[in-house]
Formats: sequence, C-alpha cells, structure tokens
Amino acid sequence: MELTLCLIKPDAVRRDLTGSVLYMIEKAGLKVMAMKMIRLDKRLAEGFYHVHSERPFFGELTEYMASGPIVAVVLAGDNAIKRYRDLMGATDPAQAAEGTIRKVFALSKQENSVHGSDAPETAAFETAYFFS
Ligand code: IDP
Ligand code: MG
Repeated sequence: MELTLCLIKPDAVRRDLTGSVLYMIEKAGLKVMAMKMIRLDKRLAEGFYHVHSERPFFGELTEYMASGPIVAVVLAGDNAIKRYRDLMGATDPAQAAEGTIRKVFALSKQENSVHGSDAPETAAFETAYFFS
C-alpha cells in the first residue's frame, strides 16, 4: 500500500471538473484517503514547486497555482504513485495518451488540470505539505 498526492489544479476546479477527475481516479481503483479544497497564495505555491524554482516557467506556474481554489487529495493503493502518474498522462496534453486525465481535460502544458507525486520522496513531502 502506497500513498501519493493528487492536486486538482485551478483550471479544472474553475471548470467544475472536480467530480469528473475524482470519478476517473476512483474508477481506476485508487482510494481517496483525505481531501480538501484550498486556495494557495504565491508563497505556498512556490514552496510546493520549489524543485522548479530555476525553471523559466516558475513565475507563471506559481501565479497560475495561486489563481483559484485547488483540491488536494491523498490517494492510496498498491503502486499508487506510478498508477496515478499513468492515469494523469504526459505533462503536455498534446503528448498525453488517450483516456488519461490530461488528455481528456487539460487545456495546455501549464494548465494541465492535475498534479501527481513522481516518487516516494516527493509523495512524502507533498502529502505532508497539505495534510498533518
Ligand atoms: P508534471 O506535473 O507532469 O510532473 P513537471 O515537469 O513536474 O510536470 O512540471 C510541473 C508543472 O509545471 C506541470 O504540471 C505544468 O503545470 C508546469 N509546466 C511544466 N513544464 C512547463 C512548460 O514548459 N511551460 C509551462 N508550464 C510548464
Ligand atoms: Mg512533477
């Protein structure tokens, strides 16, 4: 049993896709263990994405993540980190496989509807960032 962090990002919450995203996640057999809707400020968004602080899109990314409410969700399951990453699809929706969340819902490489932890270390940091 493994835990991972999902964020339903501002573009998806704004378009009333929270339930649709959760439906895909639950249908894939991942279990929702904890969930809350929050509004990040710029500083919280920067802390969450600190690994990307040197990337050229960091300013834009953190502005976008603070642009409206998000839903933070802890998911559990066997091999949950990889299974949820596979379900999300590629960062750029143009590259995402059919049937993935980003293929179905994402607007652009930045406004790509969902986040998912990419390794056990990031999953531990990211779940603790939002849940005690
Ligand atoms: P991931 O979310 O698929 O793990 P990362 O490379 O970790 O992708 O990037 C984090 C987030 O930063 C992406 O989900 C996306 O919102 C944004 N992002 C990544 N690359 C770009 C880019 O080239 N332009 C604009 N935003 C980007
Ligand atoms: Mg990432």
